[in-house]
Amino acid sequence: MTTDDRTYETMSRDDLSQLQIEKLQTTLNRVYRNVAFYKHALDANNIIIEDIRSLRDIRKLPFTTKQDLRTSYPYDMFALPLRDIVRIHASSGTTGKPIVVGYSKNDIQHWSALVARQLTWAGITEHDVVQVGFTYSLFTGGLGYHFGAEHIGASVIPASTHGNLRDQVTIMKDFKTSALICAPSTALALARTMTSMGIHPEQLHLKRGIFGSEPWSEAVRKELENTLRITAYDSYGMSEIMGPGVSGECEKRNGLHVNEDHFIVEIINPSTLEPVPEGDEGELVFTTITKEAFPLIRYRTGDRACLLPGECGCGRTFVRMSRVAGRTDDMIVLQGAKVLPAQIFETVLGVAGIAPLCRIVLGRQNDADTLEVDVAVSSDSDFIDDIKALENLRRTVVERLQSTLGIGVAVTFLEEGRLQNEAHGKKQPLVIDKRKL
Ligand code: DLL
Repeated sequence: MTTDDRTYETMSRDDLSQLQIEKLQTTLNRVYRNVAFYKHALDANNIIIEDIRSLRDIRKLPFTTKQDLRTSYPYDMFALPLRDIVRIHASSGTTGKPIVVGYSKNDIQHWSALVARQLTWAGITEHDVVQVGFTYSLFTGGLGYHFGAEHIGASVIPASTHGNLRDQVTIMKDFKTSALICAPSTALALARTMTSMGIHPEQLHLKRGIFGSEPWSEAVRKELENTLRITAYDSYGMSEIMGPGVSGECEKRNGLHVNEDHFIVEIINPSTLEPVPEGDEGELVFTTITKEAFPLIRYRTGDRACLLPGECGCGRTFVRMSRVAGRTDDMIVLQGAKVLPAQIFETVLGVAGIAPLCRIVLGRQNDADTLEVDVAVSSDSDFIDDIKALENLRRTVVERLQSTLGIGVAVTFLEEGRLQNEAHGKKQPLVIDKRKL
């Protein structure tokens, strides 16, 4: 951690508010000048930027939604021309087009510094060997952590999801990994593989684990700490806001400090859109105040959490958020991938011969999430009794779903009548979540 970081992290709340309002005004000017969506939104709400003088005034500003970002595909929300963009990522889990996000050179520097800051909170230093087990791809997890860990001078192993779990465990053992960064479900699977390979945690050098990108619980934390002999820390973020590094646990591990020198956090009631009373649960809303390429005003995350009252024993003044308690929408987080039931339904509907019905079953096998999609052959199809044709049809559905969602899926045929009964006439897929975290 730099002295600079410590100065920001322990600022008085008054100084922090002043800093936030100044940066917010800069951001509002930037988006008003450069993003047609925001110019229109601010004008339509008769907002004069100079009138936003205190953090309370943020409530006058319009929200930004996932739908707004989808509509702006690919670059309409960018506040800089492409020549100033040095990195592009995209989020999965939306119907149709993904949400594309961009970073300027300064954005990448801030991002790396914030991830580094969070790793430092978890006790990681330049002496650590850090294994990043998130995919290096359009997903922000891999590269986000990679740059952050390099920023503090740690030795980074870009393991990504290379090879199978046994390869990952071998790397962990032979390369003397001391910090593991991945999704909690991946860590559980690695722990199980390690046991099956007859490797005892004492043969490893692991000390710490940073886990995030999907919901997990205190029970999972205990299990990971016991089986891997580590201290485990929660990390939260989302591609639209930046990626990992939005908030994370410090050594006290009692809530995730939000990096408030870069983001303003609010909790709103998702129905009334009004702020909830202090400490109550609601929807997390973030405003970015330093981003140049992809600034967002009052972005509705769809994640449910609360802000924890009181000070943290670590001395940092940044507010803490609780673990994410769930979603306000029906987004499914599965092995770190984000999927909407509607996205599955649309894909199924696109296959000729399949009835417009489906049931989604989420399960867990060997600590990994599983996805099963139950579909029916349309009653008017002429090959209902042709086993070979049915198998081809099933394979087509599997291929389409896997290529849309980017994750493994099992497809089972059920009788159309049975699916119809279960759907109770609704046009949405039924989701059965059997996972127990
Ligand atoms: O998951 C960024 C990230 C990567 C965070 C690595 C932490 C570690 P997205 O793919 O855009 O970005 O997904 C964001 O994942 O809105 C939450 O619903 C969920 N999520 C992220 N972190 C946590 C967490 C990355 N610690 C979405 N606990 C978010 C629960 C989480 N859910």
